[in-house]
This record gives sequence, C-alpha cells and structure tokens, in this order.
Amino acid sequence: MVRVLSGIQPSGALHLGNYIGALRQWVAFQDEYDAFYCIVDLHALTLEGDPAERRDRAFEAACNLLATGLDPTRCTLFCQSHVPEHTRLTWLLECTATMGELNRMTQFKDKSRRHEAVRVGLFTYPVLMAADILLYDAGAVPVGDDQRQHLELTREVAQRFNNRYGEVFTIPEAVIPTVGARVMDLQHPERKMSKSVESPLGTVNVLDPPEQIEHKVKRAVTDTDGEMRYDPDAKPGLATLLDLMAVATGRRPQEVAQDYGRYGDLKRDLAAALVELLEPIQKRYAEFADDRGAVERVLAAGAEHAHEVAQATYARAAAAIGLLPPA
Ligand code: AQP
Repeated sequence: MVRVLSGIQPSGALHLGNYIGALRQWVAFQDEYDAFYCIVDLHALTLEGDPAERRDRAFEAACNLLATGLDPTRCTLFCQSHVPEHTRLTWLLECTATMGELNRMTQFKDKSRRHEAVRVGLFTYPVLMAADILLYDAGAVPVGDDQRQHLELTREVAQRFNNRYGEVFTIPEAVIPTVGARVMDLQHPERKMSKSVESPLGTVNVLDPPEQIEHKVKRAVTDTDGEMRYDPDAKPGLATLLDLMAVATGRRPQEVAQDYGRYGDLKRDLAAALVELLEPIQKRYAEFADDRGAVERVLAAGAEHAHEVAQATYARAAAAIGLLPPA
C-alpha cells in the first residue's frame, strides 16, 4: 500500500480552505493508502504565538481532525513534536538544500513581508516540511495548491541526497484536488483563505456558528455589474462564491452560475449549504473536546507508531551521510 503523509499547522482555527483543500482528501485517503497525518506544531513556531494558546490550538486541531472523519483505526494521527526525528532529519536536509533554493520560496517571501523580525525557522520551514514527508517514505502527499512549490523542493532535496549518498528516500508526488485546491478569502478574493492572516470576515472557520457563516457569506465582496458568470480573473469575488457552492453541491462552478440570476440568492443558498456541510463536524467536535483523555490516547498511540517508522528512516539517512552510529 502506498503511504501518504500530510500535515496541518495548529496556527489558528481551521477554515474552509483547510477543509476543502486538504482534510476532505485526508479522510478519503484513509481507505486507499497507508495514511499518516500530522499536526505540525513545530511549523507553527515560525510565527508569533502565546504558549498556552499554542497548546490549546494543537489539541483543538486534533479534535477537529477526528471530527472531520479521521479514524485512528484506519490512519496514524500524531503530533510532529512528539517524534524527535523530524528535527533530526531536518538538519541533514539543511546540509543538503541550498540558500538559493529556499530564497525562491514564494510563501516565505509573502509571510516575511508581513513580519518585522523574521525568524530563521520561517526561512527553513520548507526543509522541516521535507523531513516530515521523507521520514515516512510517503509516495503521495495530499496538499492544497499553495504547497506545490514546497513539495517540489522536497523532491529535489531528496533526489540530491539519494544521488550523493545512495537510495535512502522515496520521492513523493503531490496530490492536489481538482476542485477547491485554492479557496480564496471572502473579503480579499485575490488571496487564499488563511489562518494567520487577519481577515475575520473573509475566513469561514470550520467551527463558526451558523449565524456567523451567514453573516460572512452575506458580506462577501462581489462586484457592481451584477452579471452572473464564472470568471475568476474579471470577477474574483463572485468566482469564490461559485467555487464554494460547486464544492458544497458537487457540481461545476459554471453550472452553478446558470442556476442563479441574483447574487443575493446565491449567497443565501451558499450560506445554507455551508451550514449543512459543517454542522455534523461541529457536533462531533464537541464530543471529542469533552473527552480529552481519549484524544490524548489517540495522539500517543499515533506517535508511537510514527516513531517506529521515523527512527528507521533517520538511521538509514544518518548512516548514508556518514555519521558514526552510536555504539
Ligand atoms: N485557502 C486554501 N485553499 C485550499 N487549501 C488550503 N490549505 C491551506 N489554505 C488553503 C491547505 O491546508 C493544508 C494545511 O495547511 P497548513 O495549516 O499546514 O498551512 P498553510 O497552507 O500555510 O495554511 P493556512 O491556513 O494559510 O495557515 P497559515 O496562515 O498559518 O499559514 C495544506 O495542505 C494546505 O495546502
């Protein structure tokens, strides 16, 4: 069975972009692949955050993933910081990747523009991500479109390591959904919906109550010509709404556009569709959040299994690069 690995940062509340671009695939892949899913709490350290809040976010992310449909009997769910090989392998890969490669990462350019004291970790983030993937010999990595460049870097670094030191790593393929790979912000439809960008009205969170979802969809920016057609370049706000309606109803955005005359009607139905989509997840979330012990046991068992796999890969990589094995 091919192995998949994917991760999510507990850097804020999970939103529709995470759900549509990544988590839906994660749930579906549990039956087709040997699936490893990781709450990448070390990645979340690259930006400012309060320690107590960080811990809460990681626990909430675990509840969210279980509520979305991850089943610990069919996948391995764990916290990145519970498996020390992630940081150990990162160093070997940092000594393989080049500054030039990391300098080209558009996500770094974008995020570093928004912060004054840019952390070294934000710059080397893609190498940690490469370690996450390569440790598990993942053949497939389900991600949203925004992670395409990081995945390409992972492949290049792995290939270089293999060429220099012998066949250690499996070269992974990105699996990017055909619909909903890039869910856009409802207020700024030129940029993706994101946890760490302050856009309370533009981001629909998976746990938003119905009235908030309705409010955000109602306030979503469109345009003034009132013409209903799917044209992401000329009408990005409307296209974002049509994309979301297409995902919620399993149709193409062009077909959805044909069903509506007025923007207001589309917004009304979209809000109702999103409430319906998220309601079951929200119910299950409350159950997991009330049973902290059970969630912690899932993470502990996941980390134990992940550690077994990661240890073996790290030992292979360390031996290949020429580190003296401990006696
Ligand atoms: N807007 C999006 N549309 C589609 N997919 C998305 N993903 C994120 N935003 C969108 C996908 O969700 C998975 C987990 O992402 P992440 O939390 O690890 O990091 P990210 O891509 O940087 O997501 P955010 O929400 O924007 O977080 P911050 O603001 O903290 O950086 C990934 O598979 C990602 O592709």
